[in-house]
Amino acid sequence: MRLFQFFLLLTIYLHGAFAVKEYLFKKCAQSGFCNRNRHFASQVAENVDYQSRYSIDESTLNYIESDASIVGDIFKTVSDSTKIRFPFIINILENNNIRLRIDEDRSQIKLENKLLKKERYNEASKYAFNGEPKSSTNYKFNQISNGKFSIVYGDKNQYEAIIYTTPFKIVVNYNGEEQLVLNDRSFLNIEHFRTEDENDVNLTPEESSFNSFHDDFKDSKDDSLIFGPESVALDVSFNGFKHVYGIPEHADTLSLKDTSESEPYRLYNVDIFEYETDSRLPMYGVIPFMVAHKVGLSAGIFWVNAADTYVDIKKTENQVDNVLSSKTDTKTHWISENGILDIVILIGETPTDVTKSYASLTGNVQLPQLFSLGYHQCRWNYNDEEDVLQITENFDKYDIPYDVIWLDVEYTDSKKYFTWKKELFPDPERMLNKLDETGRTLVAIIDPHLKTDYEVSDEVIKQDIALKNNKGEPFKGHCWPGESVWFDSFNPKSQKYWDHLFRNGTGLAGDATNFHIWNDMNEPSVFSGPETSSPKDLITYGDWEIRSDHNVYGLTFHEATYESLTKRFVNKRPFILTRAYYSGSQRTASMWTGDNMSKWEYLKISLPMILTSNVVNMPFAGADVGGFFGNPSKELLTRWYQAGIWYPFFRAHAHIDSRRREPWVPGEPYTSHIRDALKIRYALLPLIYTKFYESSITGSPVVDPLFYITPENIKSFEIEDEFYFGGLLVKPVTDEGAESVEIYIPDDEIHYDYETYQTYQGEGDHHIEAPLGKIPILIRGGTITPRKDRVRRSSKLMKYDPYTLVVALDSKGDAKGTLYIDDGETFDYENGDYLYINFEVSNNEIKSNVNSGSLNASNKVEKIIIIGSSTGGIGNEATVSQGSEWTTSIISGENHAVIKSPGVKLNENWSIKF
Ligand SMILES: *[C@@H]1O[C@H](CO)[C@@H](O)[C@H](O)[C@H]1NC(C)=O
Ligand SMILES: *[C@@H]1O[C@H](CO)[C@@H](O)[C@H](O)[C@H]1NC(C)=O
Ligand SMILES: *[C@@H]1O[C@H](CO)[C@@H](O)[C@H](O)[C@H]1NC(C)=O
Ligand SMILES: CC(=O)N[C@H]1CO[C@H](CO)[C@@H](O)[C@@H]1O
Repeated sequence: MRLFQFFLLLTIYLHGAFAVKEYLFKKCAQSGFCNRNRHFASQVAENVDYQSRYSIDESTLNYIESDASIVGDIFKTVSDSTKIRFPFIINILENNNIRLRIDEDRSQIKLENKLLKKERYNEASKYAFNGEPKSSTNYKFNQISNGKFSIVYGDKNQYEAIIYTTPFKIVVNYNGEEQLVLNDRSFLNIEHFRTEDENDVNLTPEESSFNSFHDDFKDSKDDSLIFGPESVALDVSFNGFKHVYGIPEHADTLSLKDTSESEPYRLYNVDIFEYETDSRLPMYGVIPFMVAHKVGLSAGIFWVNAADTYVDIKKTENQVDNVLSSKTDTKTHWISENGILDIVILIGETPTDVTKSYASLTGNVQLPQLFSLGYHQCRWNYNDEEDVLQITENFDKYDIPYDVIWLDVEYTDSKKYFTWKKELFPDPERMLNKLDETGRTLVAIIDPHLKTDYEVSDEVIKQDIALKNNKGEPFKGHCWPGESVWFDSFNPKSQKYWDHLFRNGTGLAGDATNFHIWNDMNEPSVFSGPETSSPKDLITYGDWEIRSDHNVYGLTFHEATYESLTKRFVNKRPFILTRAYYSGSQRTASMWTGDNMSKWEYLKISLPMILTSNVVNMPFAGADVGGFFGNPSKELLTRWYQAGIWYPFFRAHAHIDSRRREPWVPGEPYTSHIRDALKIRYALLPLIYTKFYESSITGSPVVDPLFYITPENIKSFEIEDEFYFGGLLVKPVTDEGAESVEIYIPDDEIHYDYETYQTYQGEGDHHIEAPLGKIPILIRGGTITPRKDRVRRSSKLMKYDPYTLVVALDSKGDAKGTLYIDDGETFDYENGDYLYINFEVSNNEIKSNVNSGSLNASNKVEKIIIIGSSTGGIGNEATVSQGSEWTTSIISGENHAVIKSPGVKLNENWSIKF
């Protein structure tokens, strides 16, 4: 659910309908630390003789055996008499990532405020990383000479980091070529601690003191800014890389834009209830990870900081010997309000390598329960038990598959979480059991703001597990229920009470296990707070200002919920949807892009947003089908479903003021088109589940941007309205009135129409008719797609159904694919109760080999569809071997042949000659 309507209306009334965002959200120029760092960068850039003030004192350099780190001190020369010490650590991590951390020595400073730690915040990595990353000892450290030292790493010594001491700079080479440079443009800037009285003597000529000790932005005037200026900033240049991606969440293009003439991309979790497309404004979640790609190489930057952050991007054509080359460099400038400087540099041969390498640090997506990959029906709100059951009946009546119904905030008594409105939902457990009869699940909303004066918030205050204001008292602000306190999920002690609230057998959901949770408003959204979020000087557990850990708050909240549900269920994988997220959220939650509008442009922008999410290893992502605000036309609604079936997280949602728009509401022919789209989704659940399994093991995307498949093809680097889902190349129709699309095929591989098997071949655009009932889908030659073609009312009812394999031959007559099977619900797969199968076709033979796992799956293969022109020559009989040999029939058709009922068992290897 979105914004506080009242505030929205009030804001529009006061400031005019188009000034809403301007009014609520800081621009860089209005933000003290961003303004100061952009000013600093412009001063430095103007001065050709400028030398960075940061240099390593060579005498401090040391190798620490215990964690194979290289340590030393960087000094910032403020004036002849003043040098500030910043200890640094460099580690080579497994997977050949290099990590640099720079801290400030604050041991000598005196802080009057005893409520806060005086150190810089250094715990973002604790939440982002999936455990402390292992340091590699396997590198060569070339001692200092001529003002530099170097580290050579990688199994072929292909990586080299050269660290220059004076001024400080790091150059990272790969295969002998310079790829990335840190502090290339001397924008490194760490604002060291000083009091307001001491400020003047601590400022260098290129610095400004704009809003260093107070904030003149509307709602943040009361910010106490106890530490004064303390930002960290650094520039990173990517040599020869024209394209960079990632750093969600923004409603913007896949390939990020040059920001020289606009706002920087801002990373700050906020409830941005009226986001615009083509925007660098912050949104609900943050993943400070950027991927750069060029032909032959990919690289990444992980900026491990959880404070308010801005990123400037500048693309420059390279001058070589005064000749403008076609080589473009991308120069980035990272600016965070506080915390230590913590950066990881990743280099890989392909973008997939870089995404996986990042996943090896932060963890892979959790394997979801199968039901959660089905269709989710939500609106604000389904009113009562009867409404919920009626919706379910209608899905069955109209023969439309669906798995999950959602309850937004109105199910609660006075918006008090963990209560129900008794007159509307007299017996939640009864309702859940009725849903369970047809394999359906309920997801209900639970948010971190807790209405004051009821037993849950009373207990949270009593147990001292609420966020605190800058005086150390429980913070009170406004949200949906009116005055509220906020659950401090940073506090380990808070878990026990959270577990207690979710425990089995209470009025919340009785003993039901088809009950899962939606965590919304966890940026946190505070209607009465600056930028609709928490004041930055709130205090979280550990005596840190929320200024430092703001962007991980949402993660700690959904992780707490996940933990509680694992306890409630004994052995079921919890499903959690979160709106706010951070690096690491993929381990326990899915996300959606928040409140969008029922307009074509929002359908369009959802595709790059979801691709970006996959690039940064948060693949369980979706957008509200139909749009949140307003009323989509029947055509838009239909096209949105046709696109939405490809969102890894597939949910329709609508605002309380929107008219009902469940799939049967638009009527014919729309309802049939929507049903057809949903049936494609359900038939493809085996593919979708397999992609999630693979992502959960390797960190690979679930949906691939084109350049992940053809990283050598420059033309694919900016394509954001098409994608590959496994072997399927999809271009959803996102234009009103469109009757056809031009689909771009990124290489010369054969592709086949998903329904007619018509052949498309040749790198370039291909025309496909796409009247309202048609989704442009091509199958890439060389792939094998698993399906279940008997679509039923819910995914659970399809559990024992047989599989269909769709083999799309490449020009050599070969193909490959995989299939993952388990019980779809429990953690038993962690003990080997699963099957991961490799299929391979060549020389007119399909081979199935169990790669790993040992589940005794009883599912059969009911047919194998082989697509390709060479299928014309196939006979009418195939020979199956699995232990013994037998024959089965083949039926030939246009450009394809079908092997019927081969009678193989999936848990043993088999082969079929055709
Ligand atoms: C929840 O309650 C049900 C029925 O009372 C019981 O079978 C189940 O074991 C309980 N689960 C837990 C985690 O206590
Ligand atoms: C199935 O094939 C895999 C891969 O070739 C092989 O490792 C495994 O031993 C085979 N299993 C059986 C039962 O033959
Ligand atoms: C596998 O399942 C089949 C049928 O469900 C059963 O007959 C067979 O004994 C099972 N095999 C194993 C190894 O459990
Ligand atoms: C993606 C997007 O634009 N979301 C917005 C959709 O429109 C609603 C209504 O203004 C906003 O609340 C969402 O933020």
